[in-house]
Amino acid sequence: METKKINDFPNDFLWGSSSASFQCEGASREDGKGLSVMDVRKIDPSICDFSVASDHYHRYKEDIALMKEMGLKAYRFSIAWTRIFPEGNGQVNEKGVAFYNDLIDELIKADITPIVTIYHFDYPLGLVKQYGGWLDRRSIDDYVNYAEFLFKTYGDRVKYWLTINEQDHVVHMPFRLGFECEDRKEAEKLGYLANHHMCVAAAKAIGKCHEIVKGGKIGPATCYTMFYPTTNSPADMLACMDANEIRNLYHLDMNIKGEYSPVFRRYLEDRDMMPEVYEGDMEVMKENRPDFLAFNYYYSESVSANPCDENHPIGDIGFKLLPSREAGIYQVVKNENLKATLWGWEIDDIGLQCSARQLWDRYHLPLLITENGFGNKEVWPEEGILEDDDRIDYLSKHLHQIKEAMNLGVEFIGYCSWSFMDLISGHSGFSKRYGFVYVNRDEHDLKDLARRKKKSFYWYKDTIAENGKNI
Ligand code: BGP
Repeated sequence: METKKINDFPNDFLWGSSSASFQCEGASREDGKGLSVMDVRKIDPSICDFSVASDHYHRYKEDIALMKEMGLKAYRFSIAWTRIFPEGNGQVNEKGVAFYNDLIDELIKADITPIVTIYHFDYPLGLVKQYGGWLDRRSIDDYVNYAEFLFKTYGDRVKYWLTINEQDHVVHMPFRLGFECEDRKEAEKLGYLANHHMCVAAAKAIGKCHEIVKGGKIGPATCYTMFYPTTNSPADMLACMDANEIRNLYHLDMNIKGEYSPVFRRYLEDRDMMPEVYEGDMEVMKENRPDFLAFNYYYSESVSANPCDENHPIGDIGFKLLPSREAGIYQVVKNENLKATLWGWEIDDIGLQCSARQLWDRYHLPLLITENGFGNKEVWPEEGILEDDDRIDYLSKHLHQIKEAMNLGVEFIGYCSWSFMDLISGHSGFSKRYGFVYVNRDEHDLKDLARRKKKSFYWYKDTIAENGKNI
């Protein structure tokens, strides 16, 4: 709504930026690191693998110096599980432990608050080989042991922790769980089994964090898609509500309220996908409530009703990487009101305010944006600097919607853009850049990997210095 007055950002607002280990570190087989499912992912030969990435492993000091120059208040990064436990469990790799000690110390020296994601897609291949990874209940203890090790080792300096990045995406992507499955229905069923194990594991880790880390705060980092009904037909509204339940809220209700929502349970039971719930599982979730809710926000989706017919019975799903239509529930439709990125992600800053308000209403937990950014194809010009005005426009408009949401009572801890430096995109290699800092390499030509400040670097620097007065 329009208001007469809008409050400033609070003085302790965490102005941050994000990355993930496998997308920026490189050194994927160095210093004793074990393999993760991302290291062995089958990749289209036209895009790069994750072996060098932005070479952050070797250049983290230079990168943190740039963060300091920018005045960044927080840096959200993930720890590569397989640097700490090369096989996912068992033997500890001291060199990996030392790397993150150094990285965290360097951040603290630069007055930057570390926000650590315990696990961001790069699941240990060792655990997949040992027992099938997240599909087996043993995965719960191995995740909890790993998290406990991190809390004990780094918890004296790291106070903000994220349990699992985008569990809602991992569930639908078998390659991120470490298996291949042609049968999509079977893959979905296995995905929801993994989802259950992840929820139990995350809840137990929350308990450990509260026990071990003095003043520690921990929460899930989900990806939130804002859903709209395509028309004002009540059937589209229903499709929208249902899409929101089965794409966004299902695991958050487990993570935060310790329950399968009635809608999600019916959805799973109808499709014979309800996982086995052991005694005590739901209690563990109920007893270990997160301190905040982090979410990644990139786009919204418009949906319309999608009734079943003879050829499309219940259970018939279409995918565009993520589910894009489900018979009897919804189908995604292009939103004619919005422009999109080169990859078709519909740009919707207002959707961020809507998302924040929906999440606040349902869970009443302080919110933290852990990812939000504009992916683009970029080439450093022969003269001058790269003027990434589209990115500045995207980020400032999204930040403005956070300000609007806060003005209406939503609590926010901070905002981490995706990403600080250019890094490898989850699906599109190095050609899709998000950073404030340009990394001089191409898809296959590593060049000199030099760091160069884009125009957005200076814009974010000013924004932080003014505590968002320009937003
Ligand atoms: C999120 C992931 C990030 C990052 C981002 C951008 O889903 O958590 O790891 O990849 O999306 O996506 P992409 O790289 O596919 O453009």
